[in-house]
Amino acid sequence: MSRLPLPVGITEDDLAAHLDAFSIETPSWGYADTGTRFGKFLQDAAATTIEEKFADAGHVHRLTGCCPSVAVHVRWDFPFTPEGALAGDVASLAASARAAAAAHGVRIGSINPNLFEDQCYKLGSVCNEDPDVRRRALDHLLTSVRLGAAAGSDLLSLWFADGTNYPGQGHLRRRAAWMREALARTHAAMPPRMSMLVEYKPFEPAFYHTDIADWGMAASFARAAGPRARVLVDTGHHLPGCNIEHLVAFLLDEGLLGGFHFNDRKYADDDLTMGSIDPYQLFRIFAEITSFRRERPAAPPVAYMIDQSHNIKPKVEAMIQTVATAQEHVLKSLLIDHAAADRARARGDVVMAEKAWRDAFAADVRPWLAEYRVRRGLPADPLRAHRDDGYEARAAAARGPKKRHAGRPGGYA
Ligand code: AFD
Ligand code: MN
Ligand code: MN
Repeated sequence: MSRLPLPVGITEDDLAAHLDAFSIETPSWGYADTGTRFGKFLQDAAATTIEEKFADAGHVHRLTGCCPSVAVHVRWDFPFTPEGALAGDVASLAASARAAAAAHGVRIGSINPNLFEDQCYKLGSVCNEDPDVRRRALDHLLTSVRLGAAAGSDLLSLWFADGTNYPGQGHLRRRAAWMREALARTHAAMPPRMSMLVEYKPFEPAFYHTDIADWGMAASFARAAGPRARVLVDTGHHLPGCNIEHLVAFLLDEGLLGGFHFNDRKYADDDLTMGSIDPYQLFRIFAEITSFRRERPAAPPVAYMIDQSHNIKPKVEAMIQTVATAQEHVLKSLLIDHAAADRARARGDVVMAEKAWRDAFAADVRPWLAEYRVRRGLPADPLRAHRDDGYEARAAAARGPKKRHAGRPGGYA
């Protein structure tokens, strides 16, 4: 096996066991055509149905071995009437989705309500001044709980676009009270095995304020909602300069970190490939997680999920790249010599304490990881295996004509 700089007390079997236990969820929406508000570049191979999304997710899982679950998006993956009601009964819709996932060797992971696309949500969903809109939003949340439970999901992942564009447009404290009420009622409706993740975002689509704008508000709302609510950290949802690994360490310590939506960002919520802009920040986030887990092994698990949907990269290639990057940085974080760092801290030796982080980050773990994969019966290089397999071309041949026949301009409508 390729050599790695193992800290005292850590063996290669420990690393392998950690990777065996590592899994990261891929998002259904990451396999479908999406874009920016300036348009989207359609891809022949992109999925258009939930079955195709599960097929792509199953392919990624077969090549990487660590993506057994798929996040589903209620309005994008289940049929709804124009009035916003579920088009069918929960049990049968959930059963068919569950069967479709299983047919491709994956299962449904988190359930993501959609309270940001219907026209009625123009001025907010659960924080809307109109009680009828708030009621409709709550109904959607409760439907999502039922749908998720029937589909075998134990994770309700909540992101609200609620916010305002101008000072004075909204009564900020009244809106917070409506948010607390909606979260508490949703939490009360969850079956015992389900937990709730409260996601935050400083802006977009609202440009003056977002009702859940940062990790502190999400933590406060989660605490108020109930004991099975925790915070979801989307790595693309922080203002420039934010020390994400610090808030991750704080939330872990408070027992409030429920999960991640991984992506990378240069400026904002860019949905760039995880680790593509600031890999050292990604490493530092995993460093805080593995440091915490080393000291508190019995702490509740943290859900690792990808939240990316690429506009110019081939969808499945970007997903495979992301999964491999996650494995690499988890592995690097396990190489930190925490005992040496502690000794250096105790004597005020800043340089040597920092060196424990820098040495682990500098380790090229890819050869070891490739050998680990082969020992698990997986391709050493999942991206190369995907390209050699010709999956993309087959998917494009099967899916492209359907899109073109839809009569979209430039080959698509
Ligand atoms: C958008 C939002 C948020 C949410 C995701 C899926 O910014 O990250 O989690 O859509 O609904 O990226
Ligand atoms: Mn997200
Ligand atoms: Mn986002």
